[in-house]
Amino acid sequence: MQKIRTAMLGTGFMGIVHTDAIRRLGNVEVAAVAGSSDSKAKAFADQLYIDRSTGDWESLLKDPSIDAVHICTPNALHAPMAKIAIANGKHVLCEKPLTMTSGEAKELLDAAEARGIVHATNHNLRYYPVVQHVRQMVASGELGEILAVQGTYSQDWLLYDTDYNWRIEAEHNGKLRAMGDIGSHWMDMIQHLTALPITSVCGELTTFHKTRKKPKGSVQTFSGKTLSPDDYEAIPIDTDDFGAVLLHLGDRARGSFTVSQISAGNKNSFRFEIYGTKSGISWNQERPDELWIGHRNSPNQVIVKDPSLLIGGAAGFADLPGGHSEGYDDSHKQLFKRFYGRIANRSNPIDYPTFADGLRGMLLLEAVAESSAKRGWVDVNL
Ligand code: SOE
Repeated sequence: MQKIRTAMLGTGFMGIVHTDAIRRLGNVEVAAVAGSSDSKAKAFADQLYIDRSTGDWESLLKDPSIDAVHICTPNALHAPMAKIAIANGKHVLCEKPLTMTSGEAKELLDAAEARGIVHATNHNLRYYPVVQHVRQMVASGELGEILAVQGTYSQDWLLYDTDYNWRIEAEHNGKLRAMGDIGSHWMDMIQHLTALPITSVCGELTTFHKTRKKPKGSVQTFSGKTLSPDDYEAIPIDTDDFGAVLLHLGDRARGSFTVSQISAGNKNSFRFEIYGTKSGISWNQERPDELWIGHRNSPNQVIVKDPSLLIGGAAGFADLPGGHSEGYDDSHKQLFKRFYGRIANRSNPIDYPTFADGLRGMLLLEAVAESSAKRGWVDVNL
């Protein structure tokens, strides 16, 4: 069987995660990598045993031997790269947030649809098996009517003013940093699970470190924690370290969540709670195989992932038996499996987040930014 040939764009933390997950699929080859320079691309290719590397992503996107691309670069490059990839008929899987503006996201969605290519936005966190179990519980009415949702996505890797990464700079990241980087996951998740659209937001974004000390070399996501702070330059910062949002969902559900990259001790703590008229659930990404189920009139439960006990289609997202953990890397594999399944066979369902979800995410991020600037509620028509 001929393998699908894919190109990796970006040589950072996500480039490594994507490359590993793609290789576990079996039917896809990471044929080339493009980086911001020949030397960075070569170092990545050497580390991950990729045959071809280049600093010239544009030429790679025009290469007829490449079928698909993964865009894992700083956010400002997503739209220009995706545009050229689509124009050259490549299938595109892009990191979130999809673009810098909703206008760009709409343009990409329209172009991808017109060209008939397969497109995805990497909201991988949907695909923990237990999370899919929650989706099935909601769909089958086990929770009753959804009344309230709450939670957080909290990290600590940008706590100190010496912590640095491209995401800090609006020019590369966009104006919304914690909200764009991890709030985008939270809002995508809650809508995916409840099937309720977010209709109004009231948010506040805060930058605690108005100046950060930028190391004079480049810093990989999460790795700044181990740098020694001897060679920095001070630069002004206007992207958010923290954000809080009140939400309306659907006709009458209500909710709230926070995002933070300065919460000591929270490494990658994505938590959500969903409460319905019958029961509630609570999940934390740092303990991904466990699900708390709350009852009013009987003892609460904690269930542990076991494909034989997951309901509906949720078992299809677990590749290992009960007691064998499935985590962050696996969530990517599950999404990529479906993306490439669709490329291989267009009669497969679109059961992964597309550019339409990426566009919805951008509209929500813009609404949160507007709300924070005007200190009031903003309606969203998704
Ligand atoms: C950094 O905050 C980051 O890598 C995000 O960009 C990812 O989307 C999240 O899954 C983990 O944290």
